[in-house]
Amino acid sequence: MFKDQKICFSGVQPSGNLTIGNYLGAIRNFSLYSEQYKTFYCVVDEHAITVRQVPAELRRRTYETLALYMACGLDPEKNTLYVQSHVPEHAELAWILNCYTMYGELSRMTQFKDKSAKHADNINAGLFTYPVLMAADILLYQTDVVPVGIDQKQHVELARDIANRFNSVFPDALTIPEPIISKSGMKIMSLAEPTKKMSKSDENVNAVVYILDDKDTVIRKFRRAVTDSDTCVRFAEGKDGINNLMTIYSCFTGKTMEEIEHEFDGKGYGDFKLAVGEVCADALAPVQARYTELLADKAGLEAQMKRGAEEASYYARRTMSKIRKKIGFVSL
Ligand code: AQP
Repeated sequence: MFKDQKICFSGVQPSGNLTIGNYLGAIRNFSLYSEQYKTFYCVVDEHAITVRQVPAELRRRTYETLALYMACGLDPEKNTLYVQSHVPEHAELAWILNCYTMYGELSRMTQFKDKSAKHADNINAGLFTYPVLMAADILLYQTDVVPVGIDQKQHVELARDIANRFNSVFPDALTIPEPIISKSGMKIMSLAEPTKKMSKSDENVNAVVYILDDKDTVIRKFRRAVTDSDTCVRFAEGKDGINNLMTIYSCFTGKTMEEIEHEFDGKGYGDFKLAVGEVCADALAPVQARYTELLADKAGLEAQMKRGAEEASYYARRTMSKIRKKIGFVSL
């Protein structure tokens, strides 16, 4: 391998307004890795088109997602921040890896099952092969670790299987990546249906807290969150709504479940929901202020996209040149 440093890769789709699920499960943790790893954080616009997008919105959200990366504390001097479609090697490697991925493996992916149920009128081949593009994203950089929410663990495991299969044919071609699932914020659930993941593409805006929601909206959404007929704030089986709110509160305050139970002992759900809304809104306020500044400077964001793509391309080309040779493609 050509690496002199361990590599960390992750990405977020510009497929909607980012949620506190994306924030707590992924982006907030990304900056933790930049001291120990060479980090690549990508806005994965090619993944976003597996479901229909309005072109102008996709373009706008691509800028917004990059601005949010930086607003959430990712320093472009310490992290390579870029847009997937600016590095064509992602799509090239995805094609090659498609030929080393089995139909049966892809059929078992739970996200494909969920998304094809949700978009029954558009079950396209891209939706089916999405995990191969994700494997290409990761393997292109000879990635060692992939910080993701637990919902993406199955896809990282598939990337490992594909890499192992490819290496068994072409030894030493690809690094086998490990997922890193943060313990806090593993899976933030919908406020309306707490057995379902909070997702940016949810049609019910009250089920989702967006990173850019203002304080009143955040508080209103938590106040309306579905709970149960009990009145006691405690983490227990069957109390999905309260468990989710406690997880969110714990993520923002660093408190354990026992500490939270103690803090709200004798208080009702109303007080607890207000407290969750307040800590969440207060944590998001500085991110929102920085985001507004960054988004106002479109030329600055474009300069970053260009610089990030150049940095990423350097690594991507090295892997592709090796892979092309190993496979038997003629190099000129
Ligand atoms: N609810 C969540 N809890 C914890 N982590 C989450 N992530 C997403 N939702 C939650 C993590 O965020 C990262 C980026 O996700 P993505 O944009 O690539 O796609 P996704 O997982 O499909 O996210 P969404 O919000 O559900 O998008 P849509 O609605 O477009 O499908 C990943 O690391 C993910 O684990």
